[in-house]
Amino acid sequence: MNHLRKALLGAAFVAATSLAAASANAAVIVSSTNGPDSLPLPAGQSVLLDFEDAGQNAGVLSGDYSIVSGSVPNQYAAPWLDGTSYIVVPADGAAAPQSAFINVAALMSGPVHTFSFYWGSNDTYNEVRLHTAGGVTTIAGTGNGAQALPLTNQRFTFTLSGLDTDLQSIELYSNGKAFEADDFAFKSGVPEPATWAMMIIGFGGVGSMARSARRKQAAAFA
Ligand SMILES: [Ca+2]
Ligand SMILES: [Ca+2]
Repeated sequence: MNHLRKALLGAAFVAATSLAAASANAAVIVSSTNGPDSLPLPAGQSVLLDFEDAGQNAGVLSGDYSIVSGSVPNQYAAPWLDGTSYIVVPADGAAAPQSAFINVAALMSGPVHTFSFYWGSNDTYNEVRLHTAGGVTTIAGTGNGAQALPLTNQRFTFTLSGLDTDLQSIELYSNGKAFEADDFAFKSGVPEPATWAMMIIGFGGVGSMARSARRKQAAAFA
């Protein structure tokens, strides 16, 4: 019982710093870095959707949304220090709740291992819903909607594995005003050989440290 309680406390602590949803063949791990949004992007990612191109917006987006810039009190607020166009849900003047959908296949082909975007004035009534071959994973906002705080204006990075790398669409849902987002960046493909080599060396290192510790312990008691 004690062990179980400890495990649950540990899980709660992890959830406060990063969110993870996993099943046998799929997982989404979420992390975030404080705004304002700044380069460089997470390793290997490139911005594929910045909402500056009306033609591209029409081909990639569906559902209910507006592409806006600047702020309108009680309607929407530009992500902190973002002077460019961005997406807002619900659509300008419409009532919540509403959802917009980003068609990932219209932006890139092949598996998506990581992507990220700048989430402005994060609110608890905002949800990112990832529609993948592994099902739907929902990540709710945890902010209070503050418009100029690093903690409520962050770049969120989503790391996908298994069936979730077959990412079909990203739903931006909001049951209040409003969900603001910009600069969706993606990375495709499998980890580089060099990354795998580092991981194998890393695991090997952990193994040899454990063996070394065992040898020392054995010596101390000998
Ligand atoms: Ca933009
Ligand atoms: Ca907001």
